[in-house]
Amino acid sequence: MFGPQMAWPVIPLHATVARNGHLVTFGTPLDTARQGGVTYDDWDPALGTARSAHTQAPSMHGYDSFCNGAVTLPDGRILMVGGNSTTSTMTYDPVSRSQTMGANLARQRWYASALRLADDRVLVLGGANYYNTGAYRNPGDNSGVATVPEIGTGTGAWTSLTGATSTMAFGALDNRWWYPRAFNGPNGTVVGTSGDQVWRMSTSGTGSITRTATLPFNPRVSGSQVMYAPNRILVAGGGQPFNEDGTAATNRAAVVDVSGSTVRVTSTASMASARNWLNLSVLLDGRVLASGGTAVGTQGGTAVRRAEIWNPATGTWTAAATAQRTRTYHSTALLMPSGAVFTGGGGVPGPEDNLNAEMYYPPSLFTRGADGVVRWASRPTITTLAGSATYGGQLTLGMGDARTVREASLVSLGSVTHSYQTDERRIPLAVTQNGASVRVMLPTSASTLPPGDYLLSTVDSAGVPSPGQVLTINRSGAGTVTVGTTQTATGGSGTTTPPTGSVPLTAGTSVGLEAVNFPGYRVRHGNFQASLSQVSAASSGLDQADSSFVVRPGLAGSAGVSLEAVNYPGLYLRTNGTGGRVTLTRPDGSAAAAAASTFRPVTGLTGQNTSLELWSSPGVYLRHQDFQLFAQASDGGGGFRADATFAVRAGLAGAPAAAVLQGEGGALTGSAVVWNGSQGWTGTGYVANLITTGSSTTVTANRPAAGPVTLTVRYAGGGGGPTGPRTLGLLVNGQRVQTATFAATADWNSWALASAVVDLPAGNSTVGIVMGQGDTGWIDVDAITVG
Ligand SMILES: [Cu+2]
Repeated sequence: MFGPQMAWPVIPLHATVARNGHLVTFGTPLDTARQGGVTYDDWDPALGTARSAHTQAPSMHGYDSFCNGAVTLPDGRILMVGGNSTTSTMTYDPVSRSQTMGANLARQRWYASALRLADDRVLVLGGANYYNTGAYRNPGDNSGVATVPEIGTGTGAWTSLTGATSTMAFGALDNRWWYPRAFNGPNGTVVGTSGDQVWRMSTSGTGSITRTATLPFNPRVSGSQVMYAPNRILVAGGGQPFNEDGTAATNRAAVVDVSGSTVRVTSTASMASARNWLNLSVLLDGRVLASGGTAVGTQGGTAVRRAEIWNPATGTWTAAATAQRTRTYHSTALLMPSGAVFTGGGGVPGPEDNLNAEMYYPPSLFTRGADGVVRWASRPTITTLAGSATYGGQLTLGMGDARTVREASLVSLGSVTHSYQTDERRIPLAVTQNGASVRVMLPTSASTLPPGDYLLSTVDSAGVPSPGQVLTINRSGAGTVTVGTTQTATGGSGTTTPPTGSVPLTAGTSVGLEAVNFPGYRVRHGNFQASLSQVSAASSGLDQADSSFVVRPGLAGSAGVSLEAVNYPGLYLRTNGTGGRVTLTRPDGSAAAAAASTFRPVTGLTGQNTSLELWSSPGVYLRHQDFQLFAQASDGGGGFRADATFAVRAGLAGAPAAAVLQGEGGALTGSAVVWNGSQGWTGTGYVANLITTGSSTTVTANRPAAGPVTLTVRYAGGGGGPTGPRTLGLLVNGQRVQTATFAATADWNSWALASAVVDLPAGNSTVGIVMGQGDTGWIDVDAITVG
């Protein structure tokens, strides 16, 4: 499922997971949708999703990283080549955020790929002259595109690999120069695809390159490619030669096996959706996520927000969750150490400019219990990582428990842009296990496991992956690998203990609604939409207030409840039809609005805690889905039942101050009298005998600010008058503003509450209850609470 939408300081059209587990994103200036890579944003996922979890660094030397190539060097710095600064190179230190300009490239490299090789050198491929996106229209003219690769250490001079010059791989036809999709291949070679061409390159001497196969479809520049297993590349989607034409996308996919001297290309199942500008992401468990994209051109109306997942064991795709936002051209997706996938951006040019991101949580992170309830899965954890090893050697992992480890794997930490993640690969590792100690076998060659940063994780027998430990493979002399810095992964997983012990829904108290299957996550509002987010006593004051609601007697009937925002008096959680998203809305006084904001609390559909059924639609409940709140009819399944069950908690923020005004202290008119003959009243009595037209009691309320406020009337409605509900008018400053309905009570000693929302100006106002023309009258009024 996708988590809630996160505001992002830049459009993250480039994204790199650094060795310290932080996410570095860049591509636009801060908070604007303009092209220009002169601001680098660093997000520490351990600090949450607020702006305070982000730190920015400006470009120090004028280098503009927009549409460049990026790759992580052995020392952990990110090498950037080309982009808007065409021939420039720069290294960015994700820890100190310092920047160092490097040697210039021989050719302009706008939209070039950069690949760290098994021998630690960096290969720069493709690219074109500044903004030469139309090069494909003159396929015979290769003067404006970089057909010659360059190679270097990344910190010294660059050398042109003249022997590997190729229009087949880097020419104008189909814009094959546009981020060539390159990977480390067998025996120190480089393999890749450009358009529908599959090639193999040698970087020894002056280099050489040959075409090895042709894809069964042409992804051109808008498809995505990952090496999901050693020497096996999944290619899916695409078809556009550049981002502004109207080419329909393909849903086709193919597997390219580059392991042998003869490259084998086989089709695999097609995706459910055709996609230009999708992102493929290898997940910790070895499946591949396809997210985002557009069916036709880069047209927003054809955006595919539903993700799908490819299983390499079966070669089939399965539908996955749906994102809130369109993620198309200039969007990114990148596996995080937690096992979740960051998805963000898209835009400049549109169809949407997304200064936002969503985290995708794959199905392997969840489990469905015997009770049918879906929860976070209990995850294996790697607690210690001992020693160092060489290629072909072993590493010993200490696990958090002795559960069976089915497999271990390394997934590369990467840099992604334009649907291509540099050398994205997953390497399964054989394991032997002795209780909570697991030994993993490393591959025998740097071709299979190139030096670099990886996420090491284990998968248990239920298919649940551990959070990834960042593992650095350092090359020191031929054939030697050492384990460098390790980091503890954070985020993505929660406690697995379901909350119990709901507090009662007492009128006038502040409560929070905690999802039973996502402990720590509560219903909250934001921008007047209701969603689910992780909040606690450590959260910001705004987050605490947004997740706290005052319990009111149901606006449509006091046997129900309505939930008013503590920080927006008079605004209530409101349903918007079955299937609609819940909003925070001021009731307009109509019966329909009151019903849409009234819920019948029932025993939770999981058998404990609480579910909230719609007052006027039995069988329809509040439920969360993809961290948003909806009103939906139950399908009876365990997933629905869990999503519709909440533990009622004390609100993290208290209810605002309310004024209790005694009815008997008000100004009376008509037949109204102060009386005390019944039982159970408060104050010194109550107002009785509201039985003739024009009878009323009016009190004075004082509000610090103008705006809507809830009036709650304590009343009795016993026998002698009408048998059903009674109606009276609400007066504000002498004007009748609303007709209020009061359900009959068992007798005149039984008091009930009824609420309504009215608008009051700042300062003193009179508030009254009147039996007007057409009203039934016949209630006793004990008190009126304002706020
Ligand atoms: Cu671009």
